[in-house]
Amino acid sequence: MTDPWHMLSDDERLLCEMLERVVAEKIAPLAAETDETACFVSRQLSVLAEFGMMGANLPERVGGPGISAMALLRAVEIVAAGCGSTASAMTAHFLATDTILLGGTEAQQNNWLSDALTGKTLGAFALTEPNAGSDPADMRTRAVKTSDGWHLTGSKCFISNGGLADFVVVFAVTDPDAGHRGISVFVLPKETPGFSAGPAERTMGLKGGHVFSLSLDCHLPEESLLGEAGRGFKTAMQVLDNGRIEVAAQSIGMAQAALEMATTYAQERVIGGTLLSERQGIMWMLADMATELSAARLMAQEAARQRSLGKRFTMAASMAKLHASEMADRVADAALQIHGGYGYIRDFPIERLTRDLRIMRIYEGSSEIQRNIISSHLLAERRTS
Ligand code: COS
Repeated sequence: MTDPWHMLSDDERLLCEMLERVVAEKIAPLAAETDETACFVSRQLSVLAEFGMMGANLPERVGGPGISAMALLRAVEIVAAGCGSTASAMTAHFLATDTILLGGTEAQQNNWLSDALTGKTLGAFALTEPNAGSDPADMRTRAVKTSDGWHLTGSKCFISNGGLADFVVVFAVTDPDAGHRGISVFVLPKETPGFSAGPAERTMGLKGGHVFSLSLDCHLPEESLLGEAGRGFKTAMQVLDNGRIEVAAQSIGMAQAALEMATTYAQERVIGGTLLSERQGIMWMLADMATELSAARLMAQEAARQRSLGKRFTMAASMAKLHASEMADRVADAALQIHGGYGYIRDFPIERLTRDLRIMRIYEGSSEIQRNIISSHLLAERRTS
């Protein structure tokens, strides 16, 4: 089979090979225990930090490795194939640092990113609210100007890393009459008085990547506003464009792991004197899984290619996320089916993978939201042509 990552530079290829080894040796072996204990993936993030991965999304200008969007896609895929929870916590951190990179001034970037990119500090991205998930423009969190800064009040939910992060980027309405142009973004350290997090939610999967509700009644200094007031919504959307390619990467990494589990099982399991892998029904299932996976990877690579051009790539990112997350569910389901009854037993990792994957169709914009975005771009293109 030809190498699907032929476009990576020699340095990026080497980096990815080393990452694969690190993940196989130090992260993947912890995945089952992490799922059982629901213990946050701190140890795994330390391993990634040591390897330089916690700043992998950042350019050299701010001290990051400056790897291409394509190499970042591959790197997230590798981590997700080893442990979905770790990939999820890592990419949640990327959402926070991307927000500072895209929304903050140079001084704010220098102030917050130097520790975040080495993994010394962990970030969280707080956009979603109990009544504003799919439509963040309808958020209720408010930031009111005071004589020396801002008074931030409100609550957020489903915030990955939220209660464990050292800093949180928080989106809030600063001008209630201005719709999405009245939303701004702030950054605050976890020690901020009036900031608190509830207990980690009890989730179906990704049990090592904790998700929290946050409560805010905080007085913030002037400089906690990232960039200019009113730019928060656009920054959030740009960050989510990046994030959706990373969700596609997580889905592809986990689907690849599911395909490998199914293939190994089919080549070992004998029923009625025949290996499963010699039965045409199973062979066709494996063929469909591999084909779907390959198509999703090509779409994600196309989104990453467009990202690297520096132009808007919203539609490609949404398509990649939509297709990869739905593909991954189908591939994992087929892999579980090939395992028969054993697939339903927790000793087999396909059971965990199937649960871990389910959120991919929901977070960072559900499949339904991606369809809205894709169709609105499609129809707008038609109107202007
Ligand atoms: N990049 C840059 N600008 C963007 C953008 C993007 N990806 N998406 C929207 N914008 C801009 C638009 O260009 C528009 O700007 P102008 O006011 O200058 O014309 C503005 O933002 C509003 O755009 P639009 O009208 O499309 O926004 P909507 O309020 O209709 O937003 C969607 C619709 C579905 C795109 C948005 O609500 C969304 O993505 N929702 C899902 C949120 C999500 O993923 N939540 C999960 C959070 S993390 S787990």
